[in-house]
Amino acid sequence: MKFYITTPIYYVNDIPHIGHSYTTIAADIMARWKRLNNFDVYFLTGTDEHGAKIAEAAKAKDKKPQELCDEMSTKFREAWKLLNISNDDFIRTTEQRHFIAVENIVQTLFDKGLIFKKKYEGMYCIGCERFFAKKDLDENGCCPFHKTKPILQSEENYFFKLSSFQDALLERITDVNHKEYIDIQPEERRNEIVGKLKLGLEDVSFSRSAIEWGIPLPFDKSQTVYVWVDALINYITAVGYPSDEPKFKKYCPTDVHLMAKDILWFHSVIWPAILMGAQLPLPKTIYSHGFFTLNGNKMSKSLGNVISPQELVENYGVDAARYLAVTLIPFGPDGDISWQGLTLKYNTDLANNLGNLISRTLKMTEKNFNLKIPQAVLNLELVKNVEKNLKETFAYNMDNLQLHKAAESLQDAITLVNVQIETDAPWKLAKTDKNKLAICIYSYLQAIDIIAMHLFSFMPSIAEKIWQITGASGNITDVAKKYFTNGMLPKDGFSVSGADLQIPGILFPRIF
Ligand code: ME8
Repeated sequence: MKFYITTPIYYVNDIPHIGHSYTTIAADIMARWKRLNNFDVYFLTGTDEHGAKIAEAAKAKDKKPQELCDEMSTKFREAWKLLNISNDDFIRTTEQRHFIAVENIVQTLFDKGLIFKKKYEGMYCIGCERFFAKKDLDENGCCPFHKTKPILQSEENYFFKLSSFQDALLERITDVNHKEYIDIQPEERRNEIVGKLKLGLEDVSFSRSAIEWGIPLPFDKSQTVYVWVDALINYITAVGYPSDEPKFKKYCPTDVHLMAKDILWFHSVIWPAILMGAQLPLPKTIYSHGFFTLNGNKMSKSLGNVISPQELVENYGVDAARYLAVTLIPFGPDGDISWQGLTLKYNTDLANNLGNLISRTLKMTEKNFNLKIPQAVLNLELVKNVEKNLKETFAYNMDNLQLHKAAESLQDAITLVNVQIETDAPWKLAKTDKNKLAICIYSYLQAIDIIAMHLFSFMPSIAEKIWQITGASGNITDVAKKYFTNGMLPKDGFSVSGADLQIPGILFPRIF
C-alpha cells in the first residue's frame, strides 16, 4: 500500500518559523508512522517561489528574485534537516520539472475551454496573493489574515471557470459514498467550506499580466500563471506528472494534504476543481490544523516574536522540539503557545515521566544485575496492559491525525509502567526476593521497548537510543515493522536475557 502526504510549499519571502515547522513535523510523524506500518510512503515538502510577494521581497533586499529564492529555499532545507524531517522530495516551483507540469495543466484546461479572458478589477492582498471580495474583508476593510489594506487592481487576465464545478465539488465533499469523496478535516472546517460553497462560486483569476516573476502562460506569453495555480500544481509535479506515468500512477491520488486553515479554501475548492478539469485523481483527505498564536499574539517579524526551529532545538534538543511542537495544543483547533507552556510540557512528559522511567529501570538493573538483563519469565500482565493501552488509542489517533491524543496515550502507557514500579517496590524486592525483582525488571524493559517503537515517529533518535540502552535486539524500525504487522511479542521479548544494557546518562535534563 502507498501513502502520499504533502505539506504546503512555503513562501520564500520569510525564514522558516515554528508555524512552518509545526506542519512539517506533523507530516513527518505521519510519514514515519506509515512507513513503520509498511506503507510505501512519498512525503513531499518544498518552497513556493513565484509571484508578487517574492518579487517585492527580492526588490526590498536589492536581489534578483532567483537569488533570493536560492538563498531562502536553502534555509528551509536546512531547517528540515535540523528537525530530522524524512521527506522523500523537496520541490521548488522554479525547477524545470515544475514548469513543464504547469504548462501542461494550464494548456489542458485551456484546450477544454475552461480558461477564458476577461477584464477584472478587485482588491488584491499581496500577503495572501489573492483577490478579496468586499464581504470577506474585516470591518476596517483589511485582509483578515494580514490586517493590511488590499490594493485595488485592474487587469485583463485569464480566468478559470471555477463556477462550473460547484455541484461536482459539493457532491464530492459531502457524500462519503462518492467514489471520489474528499474528506475535509476537521469537521467544523469542512462545514465552513460547504457553507461557503453553497453560496456559489465565482470564476477565479488564473493569470497575471503585471507580474513577470512567474511561469508564462503557454498560449499567451505576455501573462504569467497566477502564483496559487502554479503552487498547487507542485503536488503532481513531484510525483512525475506529466512525464513519469508509473510514478504518478503509483502515488496519486494524494492521501493527505496537510496545512493550516489559512489556505484550506485553495486546497479544498480550487485544487480539486483544477484536477477535475484536467481529469486527474482527487486528493483523499485534506487536513487543516489550527493557527497558533504566541502568548496571545499573532507571530510576526515586525513584533519580533517569531520562534525559529533553531531556537526550539537549542532549548529542548531535536527530538523533544519535535514532540513539543506537535503536542502542546490539540491538533485541529487554533491555540496559543508560550515558552513557559513548552517547558512545562517538556518537564512533565519527558523529564519526569519518560526520562524517569528509563533512568530508574536502568539504575535498578545496574545495582542488582550488573547492567545485564536478568534471566526471568515475563510478567505478561504488565506488557499486555501497555499493549492494550496503546492498541486501543494510539494507532487510531495516529491514523486520524490526532497527534496530541496519540502522544497522550503514549504518556498513559509510560505512567502505567511507572505506577507498576511504585506498586512492585523493586527497592524492597532487592532485599527480599531477587527472582521476583528479575521478573519485574525484565518486564519493565519489554514495556519500554514497546513504548520506544510507538515513540519512534515523534522522536526517532531518542527512540533508537532507548532501544540501544535497553539492550533490545535488531534495528528498531525493522522490529517495529514486524511488530506493527503481526502484533506479536517475540518469544524471548525484545530485550533478551543476558544482553548488556547501557547507562543512559540523562536523556531529558530538567529545565528550570
Ligand atoms: O501559504 N500556525 O505559504 P506560507 C500554524 N505558499 N501553522 C502555520 C502558522 C501558524 N501561526 N504559520 C504558518 C503559503 N503556518 C503558500 C502555500 S501550497 C500549494 C502554497 C504553516 O509560507 C501552515 O501550514 O504562508 C500554513 O498553512 C502554512 O505555514 C503557510 O505557509
